[in-house]
Amino acid sequence: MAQKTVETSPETHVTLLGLGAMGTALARAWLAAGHPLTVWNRTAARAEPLATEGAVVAATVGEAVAAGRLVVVCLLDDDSVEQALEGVELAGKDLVDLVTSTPGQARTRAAWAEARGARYLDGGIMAVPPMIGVPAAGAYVFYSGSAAVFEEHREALGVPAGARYVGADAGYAALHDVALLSAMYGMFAGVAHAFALVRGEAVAPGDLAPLLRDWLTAMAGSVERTAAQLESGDLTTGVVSNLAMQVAGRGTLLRTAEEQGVSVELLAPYFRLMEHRLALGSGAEDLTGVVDLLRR
Ligand code: FVH
Repeated sequence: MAQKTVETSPETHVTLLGLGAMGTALARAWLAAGHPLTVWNRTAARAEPLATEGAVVAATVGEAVAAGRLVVVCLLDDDSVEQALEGVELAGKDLVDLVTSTPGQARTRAAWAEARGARYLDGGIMAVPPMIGVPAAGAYVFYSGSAAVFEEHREALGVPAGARYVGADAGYAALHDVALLSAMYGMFAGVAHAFALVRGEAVAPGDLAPLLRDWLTAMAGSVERTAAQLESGDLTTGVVSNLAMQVAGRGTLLRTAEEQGVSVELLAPYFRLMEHRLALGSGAEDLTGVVDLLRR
């Protein structure tokens, strides 16, 4: 039955290496869209359910890569890509690497693939597995590297999640991915601190949650103001709450943490940067000056 799908489907054939949580979600999205799919996973048992759903299961990574031009990799990390593809013939292939990596790793992997005769497109997935194949979930993947690969396989790449091309530099997908993830962890840190403050009080986490969500959503609009200030170089335009006021106000946050018996280890580094910027005479600015203090 799987073989019949490969022969008759008009859709692009996809080879997928890696059937972890994300790889399996990708596989199901391509199968649901009618794409002929060949899969390989180091632990073969993880491929069995997909065989019954229409995928062709390759016995070796070389067999999987040989099955078609478009080869999508969704393994654990960059090292596992190197290990899995060592000695495999890649000439003439279009390698799409969805592994989360650093910009430097992506650039090195692009050169590595091109030296083997493959075209290379890097991807950074902005989604968790349940969002894959669900258009309303808003999942997307940043892509960078070969524009030709992106254009030629745009339809197939757009099946599991939206596809956003961010440049010919193979490192740019990873750069965008990690920038967004880093902002997310900053938010998680603030949320952890907020819940720690009310822990042990008669404030249920479930009651604080919608307040936190709505407040963070309202504050998220500040990213556009930050961007505009960085682009103009004028950090005093559009300031709503200036740095001098915010540095003065930090004492209340620090004392509250002390009163509540909560460590300030997540907040203190950010406040130190604000103080540093204020000491440079930037009290009328927004918090944007912290950006360039972070750069070494
Ligand atoms: N899951 C998530 O929430 C995130 C969302 C954003 C993107 N990430 C990245 O996606 C890559 C794959 O993630 P995953 O969730 O599929 O990861 P696992 O479920 O842990 O599966 C890992 C697969 O990698 C295989 N593998 C590991 N090491 C090797 C190796 N040396 N050689 C060959 N294959 C290897 C592993 O195989 P096995 O353990 O089943 O044999 C799995 O197929 C990742 O970059 C995330 O950062 C996911």
